[in-house]
Amino acid sequence: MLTRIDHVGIACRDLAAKVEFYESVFGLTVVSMEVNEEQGVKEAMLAVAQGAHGQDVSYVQLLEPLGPETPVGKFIARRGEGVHHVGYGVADLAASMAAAEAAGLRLIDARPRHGSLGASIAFLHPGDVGGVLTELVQSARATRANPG
Ligand code: MC0
Repeated sequence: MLTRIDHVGIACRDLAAKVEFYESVFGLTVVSMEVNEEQGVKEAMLAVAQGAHGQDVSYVQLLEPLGPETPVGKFIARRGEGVHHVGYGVADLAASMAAAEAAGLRLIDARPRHGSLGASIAFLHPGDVGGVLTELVQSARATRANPG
């Protein structure tokens, strides 16, 4: 079901400062900055490596909460800054959601939502994935290859 690691989502208090850190220390490049009101975040995607064989790139996704009552705001209040979730590439989000549900995992999202860089996304509950908030990501490229 999972084809690749699309991104690692990292919760931070100050997006601009964290972007500067990842650029200057690790030499990463910001490819997009977005505000996602539905998810309650301001976020930056930084490309890590060019995927082999024309596959999608992998990203570090830096997430600053839009407020204390958002998922990332609550996460930082409880645990501090750090890894918030792992996003995995899938070829067919609807089929992957159905397979996850059939395996007994709770879907946080009953239907696909809008993610970074034009992706369609759905979250699986961390309580069913060993404490890891897990995101299924059908990238815009995957959607072009598999328009459904
Ligand atoms: C909360 N918990 C987590 C967690 N957030 N465990 C692992 N990783 C996380 N990120 C745990 C808490 O420690 C707690 O465990 C339990 O879940 C309930 O926590 P809560 O603070 O009361 O939070 P809830 O229940 O209101 O919500 C948790 C839940 C929520 C995961 C359902 O955060 C959610 O719906 N997340 C999905 C959406 C999201 O995270 N959006 C932001 C990224 P205990 O054991 O103490 O009960 S948006 C994004 O990333 C987009 C832009 C993209 O990728 O394109």
